[in-house]
Amino acid sequence: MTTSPLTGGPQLPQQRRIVTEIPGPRAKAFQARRLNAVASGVGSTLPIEVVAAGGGVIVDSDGNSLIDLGSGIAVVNVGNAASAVANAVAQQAAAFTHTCFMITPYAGYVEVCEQLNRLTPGNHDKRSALFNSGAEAVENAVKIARVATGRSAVVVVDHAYHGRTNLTMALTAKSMPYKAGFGPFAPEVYRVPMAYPYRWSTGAESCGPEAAAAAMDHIRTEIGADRVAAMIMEPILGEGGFIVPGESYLPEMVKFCKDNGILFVADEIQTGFGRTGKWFACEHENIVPDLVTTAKGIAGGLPLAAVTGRAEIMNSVHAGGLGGTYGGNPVVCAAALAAINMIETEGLVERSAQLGEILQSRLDEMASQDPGIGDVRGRGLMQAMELVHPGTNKPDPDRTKAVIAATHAKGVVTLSAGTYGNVVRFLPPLVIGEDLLNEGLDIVAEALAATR
Ligand code: PLZ
Repeated sequence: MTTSPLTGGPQLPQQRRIVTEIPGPRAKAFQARRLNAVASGVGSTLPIEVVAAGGGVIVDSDGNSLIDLGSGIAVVNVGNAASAVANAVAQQAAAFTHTCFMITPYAGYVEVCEQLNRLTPGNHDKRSALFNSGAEAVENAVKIARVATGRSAVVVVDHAYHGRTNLTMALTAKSMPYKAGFGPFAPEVYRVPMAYPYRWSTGAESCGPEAAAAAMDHIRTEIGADRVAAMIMEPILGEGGFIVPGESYLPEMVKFCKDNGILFVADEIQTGFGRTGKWFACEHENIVPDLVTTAKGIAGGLPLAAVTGRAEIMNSVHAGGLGGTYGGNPVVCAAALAAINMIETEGLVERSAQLGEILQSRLDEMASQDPGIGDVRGRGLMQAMELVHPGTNKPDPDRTKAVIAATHAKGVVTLSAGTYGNVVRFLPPLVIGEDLLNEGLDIVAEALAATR
């Protein structure tokens, strides 16, 4: 055990260590057992058997130590098993594990709401409500927006991802694997063009204004702006492929929403809590949403989600209209308060911006040597590369799979994304050591060379 200066607590050695093939013999036996017990619809990208994780590494039952460039999909921003989070969880669990905030309330829930009201974009009067998962937060944002506006329609963009429940499947763009066979979906959901600079037919520069004009036209003529309760959008699209919206798209859409009495909901579930080098990705665009949904990075790995927004909108819902048995569970709130405190006291937002520059320059360098890398994009420690057939922008999902498999075999956890399955994305914990990040990226460069 070594002590990390970033967490001040005991941690696993921050190193890549490969002692078997990956997956190794124990992992293979575990996988066979799992197939006999777990429904096959639930997949696993890298079927090892995790026995420990800490900071920026994941250790498996074969004794391998892997570099984590995925953070469990942008969740363990403060590092895995951060000692501050683990201690807060243990203390709270020993005091009380659950009472249900709707029955007998406690301070942790209120304090998490206070922190969210303080940290989310805009200095207007805010209120928050807590839930268990990102999808549940998005569903509740829709419920709140419908009551607040008295309207029913909801607008989302191409390539969006908002969850796997019935309403959020309707909001999510991609059919396979998220929606295929699971319909019928919730009604009154409408999709408008997204400003996707790399794939915009007239080029990246005209993308933002042209996509915004097309989206506004669609809302006015085909949906009816006065029927729309909310537009929901990720300020940087996550599962859709780390798409940073073309310049001016977001501010133009926010203004259009304001002018038409439509609430703008920023889904910051993947982009939040320092991930992009700011507390929230909206800050890069100087936009202030009416409502914000958060989850993932909020609680150091424990399941918590929230809707935060303008007090008058949040308070428009009748008493008892929002809730759930476990929403804002005391143990999870203790974890969130520890994680938020750690992000602030250890300067992890700034660290994300700094390490993000290293990540981006390494990816840019790889792209300069590889005609199959069509685009490098993202902000902070949320960056990706889009793989295409050289000389075209035709997606190359097969090479993407091969690159990811090659990194896995060498002990680096990378993830894919993108509507066309051709994006390799990087979401390291914000506490990852610079050397470990660089070593992980060396392996990525080797995987690219091996698959060229
Ligand atoms: N909104 C922007 O990124 C979750 C999904 C992985 P839940 N993204 C990872 C998968 O295959 O299920 C996500 C997101 C954005 C909403 C969600 C949904 O959050 O906590 O998974 O429900």
